[in-house]
Amino acid sequence: MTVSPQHAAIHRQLQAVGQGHLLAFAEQLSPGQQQAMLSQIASLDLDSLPALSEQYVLRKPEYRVPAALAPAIVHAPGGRIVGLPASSAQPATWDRAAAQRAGEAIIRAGKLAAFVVAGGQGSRLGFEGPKGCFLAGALSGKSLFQLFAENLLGAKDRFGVEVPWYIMTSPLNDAQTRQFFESQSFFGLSKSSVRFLQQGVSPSFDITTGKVLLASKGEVATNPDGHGGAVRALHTSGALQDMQARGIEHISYFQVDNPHARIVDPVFLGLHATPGAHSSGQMSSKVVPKVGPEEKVGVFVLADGRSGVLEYSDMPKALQEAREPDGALRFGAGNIAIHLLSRAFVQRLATDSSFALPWHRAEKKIPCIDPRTGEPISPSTNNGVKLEKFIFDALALCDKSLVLETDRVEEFAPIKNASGSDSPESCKQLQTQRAARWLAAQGVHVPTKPDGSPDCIIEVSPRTATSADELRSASVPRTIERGARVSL
Ligand code: UD2
Repeated sequence: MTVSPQHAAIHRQLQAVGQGHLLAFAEQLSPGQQQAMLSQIASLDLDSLPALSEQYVLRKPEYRVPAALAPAIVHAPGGRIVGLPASSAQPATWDRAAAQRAGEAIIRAGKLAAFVVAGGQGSRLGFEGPKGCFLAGALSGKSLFQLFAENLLGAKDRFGVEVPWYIMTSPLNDAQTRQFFESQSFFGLSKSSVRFLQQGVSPSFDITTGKVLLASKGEVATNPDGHGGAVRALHTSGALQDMQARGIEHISYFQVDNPHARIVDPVFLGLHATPGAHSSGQMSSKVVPKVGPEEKVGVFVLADGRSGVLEYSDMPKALQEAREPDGALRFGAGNIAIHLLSRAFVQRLATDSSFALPWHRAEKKIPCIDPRTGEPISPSTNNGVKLEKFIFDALALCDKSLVLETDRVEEFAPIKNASGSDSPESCKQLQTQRAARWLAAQGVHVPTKPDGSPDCIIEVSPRTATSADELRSASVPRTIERGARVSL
C-alpha cells in the first residue's frame, strides 16, 4: 500500500516516540478515516509522550506531604484573619465594607469576566449530555446554565454592566452545549457576551505498557485534560486576547456543578484585587469549613510557605483528623473550587514554561481495542491512565494568594452524585434552606418541620438575588404557608 508523505512523516514521528502501533490498522481505514486519524495524531504533543509515559504511567509519582505544612491563612466571615503566625506583624482583621466598595468599582468599570469550567463528563451523576443542561432549579426546573445566566443578568441589573461569560467545553460536549444555548436563545443574555472555548485533550495510556491506547482502529483514546486545561484553552482559543480587548482584568472561575456559586461577588473581588499583605491579585479562593475529617474535598494549606490545595486522597489520616485547641479541624478549609484569577496571571501561566501546571495521574477503566488484534476491550478493572491538570496547582505559583471563608449553604450546593450527598435532591433542599434564611432575615415567617428544616419549597432566581442583602430590594411575601411553593 502506498502512503501519503504526511502519513509517512507521522509514522516516523510516532516510531521515534515509541508509539508506532497507533497506525497499525491505518490501511484498513477509508481515505477519509485515515485523514481524520492523521489530523488527530498531528494535534497531539507527540514529543512529550515518552517523558509523560515514563514519569506518570510506568512510574507512579509518589506524593510527599511537605515537611513544613501549615493551615492556610483565612479571611473569616466575621472580619478576622485566622492562621497568622503568632510572630506576624500583619493586621488580624479585614474590612468588609472597604472590600465591597473596591469590588463594586471594578465590576462597574467592566473589568470582570465570568468563566465556567464545563468540560467534565458528569459520569457520577449518570446524566447523558453536558452537565450544565441538567435541570436543577428547585421549583422551576431551570438548567444549571440558565441559573448562571440569570446570575449574570442580575449583575447587569445591579451594576449596570454586562459581565461577559466564557464557557469552557470539551470535545465531548462542545457541540451540544452550543446547541443548548442557541435553543434557549442564550437565556436572554446578549449573544456577544457569551463565548465558548474548547479545552484540549491528553492521550490515555495503557497502565502496564505505557503505550497510548487506541479507542478504535481509526481513533486514539484521549480524555479532556482537566480543569487545569483551562489555562491553555483560554490562551489558544483567543479568549484571553478577547478579554484584553474588552478591558477585562479579573476572571471569576466556577464549576458547572454548583448553582449557588456567587459569580459576581464584590467583597471577594475587592479583597482579591486590592494588593496588600495577603493578596498579590493573581489568584484568590473561597473555602468552606469541612463538615468532618472524612469529607472528600481538598483543603487549603501553606506548604513550605506557599499556598496550595492538598487533595483528600493525598492527606494522611492523622492530618485529616488533627484539631486546633478550640476543636476545629486544623486542616479544615475545604476547596469549593471558586476562584478569582487575574487575566495577566493566566496569560503568564499559559506562556511562561517555568509556570506550567503539573500533571496528575488517575487510573481508569478505558474501553479500547487490542493493539495487536484490533478486538474491542471492555475492561472490568483499571487498564488505563488518564492525565489531567488541576487549576488549583496555580496557587503555588502565586506570590501571595488570598483565601476567603464563606458559608456552605450560601455558596456550595453541588450536584455530583445521583443520590445522597451532593445530589440533585440535596441541591434542591439547599436552595430552599438558603432562600428561607434570606427571608427569615427580613422577618418573613417561614414554616418549619420538627427537624427545623423549611416546610415549603422556595426558589429565588439568581436574577432576583444572590445574597440576603440583594433580596432586601425585592418584594417578598410577609408570611409563607406550610407546604407552599414560592418562586421569587
Ligand atoms: C473538585 C475538587 C475537589 C473539590 C470539589 C468541589 C479536583 C481534583 N477536586 O472535585 O477538591 O474542590 O471539586 O466541588 O478538582 N472539568 C472540566 N474539564 C475537565 C475536568 C473537569 O471542565 O477535564 C470541570 C467539570 O466540568 C466540573 C469541575 O471541573 O465543573 C470539577 O470537576 P470534577 O467533577 O472532576 O471535580 P470533583 O467534583 O471530583
